[in-house]
Amino acid sequence: MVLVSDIYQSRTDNGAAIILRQDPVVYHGPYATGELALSEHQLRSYRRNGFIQLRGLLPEAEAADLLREANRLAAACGRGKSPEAVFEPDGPEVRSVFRVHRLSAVFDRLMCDGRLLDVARQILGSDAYIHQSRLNLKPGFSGKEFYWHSDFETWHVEDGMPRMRAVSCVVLLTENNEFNGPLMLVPGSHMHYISCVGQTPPDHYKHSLRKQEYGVPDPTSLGFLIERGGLQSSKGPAGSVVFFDCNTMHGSNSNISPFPRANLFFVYNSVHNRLGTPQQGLRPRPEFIAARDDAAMLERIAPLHS
Ligand code: 6CS
Ligand code: FE
Repeated sequence: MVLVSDIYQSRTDNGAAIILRQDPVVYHGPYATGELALSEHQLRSYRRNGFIQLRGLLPEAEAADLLREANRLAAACGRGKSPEAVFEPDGPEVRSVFRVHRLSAVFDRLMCDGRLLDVARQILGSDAYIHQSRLNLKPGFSGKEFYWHSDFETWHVEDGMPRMRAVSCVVLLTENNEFNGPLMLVPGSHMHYISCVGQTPPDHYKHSLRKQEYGVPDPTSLGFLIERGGLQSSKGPAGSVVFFDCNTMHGSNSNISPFPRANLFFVYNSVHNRLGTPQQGLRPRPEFIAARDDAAMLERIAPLHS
């Protein structure tokens, strides 16, 4: 009998494996009927696919204000080479800015907005805190791809996130269309955990946030997921919002169009799923990538626009 200490083992020397999800997708709890929570129909769709897109949830004028704030922040962090700024792998452009909820009062407020938090707490079945926030700028002509991956695989191995009880909320700050590298998701992939091959290098984040090479699924496992669920891209106008499960397989292509594809991510983690010790003796990643100290539960703010 093999005693498996970690049900979501990955990057061990056991090679690739496909493991059935051992966690609920939508958790029961006190926020099932939040004022701006998902309808029963929408919740069923989220449970089945592992994501849901709410087209035009925020007015385009509000999205334009958020985009201006995003560009201001990216320029300031890029100029100052602040630790939260991650640059493209082969150019000077800013690829991502992390921990934006602590760098901008605008984003600090938005993460508590009922339009986002009601859905996150409904799905998590509990109070929530921000595990990670980031801007992915994907500038025109130069924004490189994000290869296929499950966020939970990284957060479990490198951040010690115990279970699949976190949800990513993506606010489209620009239109996402077929030309500018929209977020692509694999419907139903959240139900299978792909155990990846390879040994995590020390300080892996210094490379993985620019171009991820460890913790990426093998082609056979990816083929299995895509054959079962197909592919869907989150195309839509600025102001649309996508919620996706921490284990939903996703990625996005390089942007060779002239149009930027800027998306804002808030990762809501359940207060019952706080980070523990990383796997394989890895050193905890910095606070700006994975919140440990700054992880107080969020208080809801009335929606800015109804
Ligand atoms: O390592 C992480 O936490 C980041 N990596 C990717 C590719 N997506 C999630 C997150 O931003
Ligand atoms: Fe990701």
